[in-house]
Amino acid sequence: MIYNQAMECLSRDEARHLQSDRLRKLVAYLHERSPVYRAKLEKAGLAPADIRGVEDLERLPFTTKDDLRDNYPFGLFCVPQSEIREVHVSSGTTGNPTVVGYTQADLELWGEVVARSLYCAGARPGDMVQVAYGYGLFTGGLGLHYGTLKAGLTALPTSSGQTKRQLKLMNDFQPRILACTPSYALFMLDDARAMGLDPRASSWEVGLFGAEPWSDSMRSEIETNWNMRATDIYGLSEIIGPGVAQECEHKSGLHIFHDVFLPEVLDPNTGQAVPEGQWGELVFTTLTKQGLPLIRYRTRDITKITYATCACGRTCPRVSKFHGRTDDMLIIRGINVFPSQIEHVLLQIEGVQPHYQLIVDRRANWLDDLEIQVEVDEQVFSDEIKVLQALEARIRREMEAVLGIAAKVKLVEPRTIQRSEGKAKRVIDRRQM
Ligand code: DLL
Repeated sequence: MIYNQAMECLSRDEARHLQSDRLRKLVAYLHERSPVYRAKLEKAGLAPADIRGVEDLERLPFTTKDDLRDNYPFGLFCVPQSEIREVHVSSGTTGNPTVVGYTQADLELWGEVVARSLYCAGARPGDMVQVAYGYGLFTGGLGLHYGTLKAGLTALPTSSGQTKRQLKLMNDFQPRILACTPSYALFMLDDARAMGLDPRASSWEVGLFGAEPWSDSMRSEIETNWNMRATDIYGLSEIIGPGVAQECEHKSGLHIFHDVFLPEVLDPNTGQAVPEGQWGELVFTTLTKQGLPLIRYRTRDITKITYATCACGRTCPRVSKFHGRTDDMLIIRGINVFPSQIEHVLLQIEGVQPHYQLIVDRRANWLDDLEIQVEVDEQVFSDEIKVLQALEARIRREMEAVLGIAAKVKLVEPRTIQRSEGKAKRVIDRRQM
């Protein structure tokens, strides 16, 4: 079922016409309301009238995560704070976190695109949706929640965690839809079996899994073990949260809701468009947002795009499952981790050297492990084992407090971590994506 037939099935010409109209209005709106964008446009030598439509998109300047951080917390908002109804914050580096704000109309738009995503994944009127993404500053829980309400479905807002209760409610209430990170879907299997439940007999028939990269082999694990259809949902807080793109039952790419999010796929080094079907960085312009509209936002996510109509009838452009990011952000068990955060913690601790390596691995195809190997001082290294153990425990505690996930810490001898004259290779990611 298609939630918004008119918008999801626009012809290419109709879409282009609508996008052009909205883009012109967006540029005028930003020029009038945002000192940051006014300065950016002036620097690019552009007046609003220069932008006639999507054909002029590439003349517009980019926006990056740094623009958001530099204008922390509300410097990029285009309405007074009193008109902002909700604020979300995404985890980030040790610097300022990324803050996003929604007006009432933005919240309605968010509900709309997540409602489209739910139906695109295979929801039907009357369904109950178990929302097992975290509720709070993260956009996953509330985003899925608003979409469920907008779609006229029933929300079961279990949030993430408390797995046994989660599973008991699933068993008692029989929701047809599950929304959570793909790793959590797999994590829940063991608890289900320990509780004597047969996962293959669960009520979940359709899942909306996202917020982190996941492979097709992980998809088949979920589908086989839970006996359900696993679809991919994509989004990022800066653009709106979940609901930017979604797979349908054909699982042949994620449909981007093109009437409101205008995509480009660019060579991350040159900033030039890559031909359709080639890998590049996904960039978005939000066409109708009010609180925090963004022009040509560099997502750093790597994908490829096709404009061909899908077998489901939707004309929305589709992007392939995501393969990674251009920057160094790691997503471990759904949490964003930057190597720079780890470095920052290590540098505060006496007895360790600023030489470290991160090893990320995926156990049994689904559980991400982070190991931090750190070099210690000569002095500490020749100390008693008790001293080393205490140091290890301290690093582990501080890492967990800053990163929000547990990491294994391994202290290694001085000068054992490979040095580099160019960029240090801090991260060894052994996960097969
Ligand atoms: O993760 C929003 C979201 C919530 C999406 C629930 C889907 C479901 P952020 O915390 O701002 O927002 O993180 C955004 O997560 O730039 C991608 O790198 C990654 N990401 C999100 N969805 C997917 C996906 C939410 N389906 C960042 N596949 C993005 C791969 C994803 N990576």
